[in-house]
Amino acid sequence: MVVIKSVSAKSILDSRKEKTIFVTIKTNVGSFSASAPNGKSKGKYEAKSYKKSLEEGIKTLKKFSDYFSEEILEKFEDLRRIEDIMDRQIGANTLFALESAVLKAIAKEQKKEVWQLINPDAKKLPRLVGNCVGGGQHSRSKSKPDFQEFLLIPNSKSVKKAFEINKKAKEKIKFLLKERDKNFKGRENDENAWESFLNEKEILEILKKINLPLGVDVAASGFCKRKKYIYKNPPLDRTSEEQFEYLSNLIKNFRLVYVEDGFSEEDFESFAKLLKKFPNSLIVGDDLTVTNYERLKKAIEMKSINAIIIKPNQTGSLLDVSQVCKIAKNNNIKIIFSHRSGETEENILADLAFGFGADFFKCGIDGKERETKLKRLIEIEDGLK
Ligand code: 2PG
Ligand code: MG
Repeated sequence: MVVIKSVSAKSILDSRKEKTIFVTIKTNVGSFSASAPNGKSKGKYEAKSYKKSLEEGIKTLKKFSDYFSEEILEKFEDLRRIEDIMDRQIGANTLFALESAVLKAIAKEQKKEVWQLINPDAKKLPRLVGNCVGGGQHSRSKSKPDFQEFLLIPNSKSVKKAFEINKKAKEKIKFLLKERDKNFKGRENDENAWESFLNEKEILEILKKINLPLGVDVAASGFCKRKKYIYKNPPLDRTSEEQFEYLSNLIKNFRLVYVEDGFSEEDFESFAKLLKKFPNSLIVGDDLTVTNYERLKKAIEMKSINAIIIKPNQTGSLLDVSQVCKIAKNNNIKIIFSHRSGETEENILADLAFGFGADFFKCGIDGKERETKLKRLIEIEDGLK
């Protein structure tokens, strides 16, 4: 059993050099730490990362430090005790880092892997979803695609193989982008995807040559104002209906197997329309559903999605994550565990994804903060052999 003797926290920098929280717990079986990532294109309905501020979160944890010592922690469900003590006094990032550190302690004490605490019989490995070209809020270029991410989704059963395929493809894409676009500088954006001056159609034309299943994260809430989608490259406003036609054409012409946040986070109806028309593509909710039980229920009722992004720090509570995954599974909704654009070297995401039976793992292609998670997933894969 694990008993927490003290809790402390500090601020560290994420991959975008923004501050985030790093929590350490001292227990009867040693010290354990974990950190939380930061999103940029955040959903309006996400839980707040910090109640007031990161600094305040650090102070609150310190204040509560002594309260944990009465609790005996032995299994995943014991996170309930942590949440009861904290009683929503901390934001999602602080809670996620704290709960992650607790899971690491329990796993160590029981000589298990973190994923085994969630499901000791887990077997299924997720398919990789890798961001190779970026735009929208994640890129700094003046001219850029309005869509946020262009994704490669290799159809390989082996994570290791898919990782290699994505890495090779990304290098090839660099060459193709350079060939097509004189302004291309080989610069990478927040998620280590190529920054391009081209627009989404031009980029998809290039990606078509790679011969891999393709997807996009439109992140449409980021450029939807008063029910209009305000495109800049080229400048053009689209109504919901026009956005629907545009996405439909892209899905058909480029055989997109995956479209994330194609519409604003308020527009469950348009998601449903797209899913009805393209039931064989993944119509994915991220800002729409924000790893939230109520939002997922609404998306199910309205038949808006057939796949959901799970970002643990959209809620902070791993018990919520567990509940959302359960409902998704029961309703035939594919589960996609995802990194955030501002990442740390924390790799627990891989264990969570595997433990919760994720169908996909969206975690970039390179950069040390993303590779550490992909490598952990490969380690889990190797351990199964
Ligand atoms: C997304 C994510 C990660 P952010 O929109 O899917 O790629 O971005 O972390 O900035 O919300
Ligand atoms: Mg997204």
